[in-house]
Amino acid sequence: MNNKEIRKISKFLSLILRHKPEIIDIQMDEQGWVKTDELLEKLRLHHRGISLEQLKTVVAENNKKRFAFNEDESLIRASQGHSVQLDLGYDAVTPPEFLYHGTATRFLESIRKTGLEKRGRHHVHLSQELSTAKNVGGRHGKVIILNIRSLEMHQKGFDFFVSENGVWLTDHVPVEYIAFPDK
Ligand code: HQG
Repeated sequence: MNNKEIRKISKFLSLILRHKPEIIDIQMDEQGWVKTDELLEKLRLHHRGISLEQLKTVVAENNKKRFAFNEDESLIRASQGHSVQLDLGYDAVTPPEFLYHGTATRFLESIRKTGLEKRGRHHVHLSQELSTAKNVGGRHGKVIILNIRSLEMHQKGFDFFVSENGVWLTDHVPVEYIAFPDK
């Protein structure tokens, strides 16, 4: 498979494993897992069939490691980014002093009022890498990077989680923990 094919399958899997499993008539358990063989069978029945080898390639090659198998590869799930209600079962951990959030300048006015909200997702997504934050924000428009005082939040009792693929997750970032750029 070339990168384009991998990307196409990844996009469809994101749709199924994060947002709309019903499209191929499959159900996730409460932690977001589906049976690997059932996924392959349901994909086939819905004319999106891929082989186990292709699925393994997508899991391994996906540019953000969006999907993960359990140990014996009998189950698969998306590591983050869901809109369906579930509990991924990550333990709360202590974040670094600062984390980044990349967003678009057009959202700033609203963020200044309410802080960062999770919107359609389960969590607000934060990253340790500036480059990741730039990419994430750039998807929405003219990018702007916000610095979040995550350790201080944690000390005040806010929970932080880190997904299997290294995305930092929290429920809400109140305005007072966000360093806004001057302009
Ligand atoms: C913004 C991708 C106005 C927030 C990425 C963001 C990430 C507000 C947008 C993952 C707001 C939501 C998540 C407020 C937040 N007023 N706008 N109060 N609070 N926002 O896509 O963080 O490719 O749901 O700044 O790599 O951009 O899917 O979240 O711009 O990890 O694997 O509302 O999605 O991963 O947008 O991205 P999103 P996000 P995947």
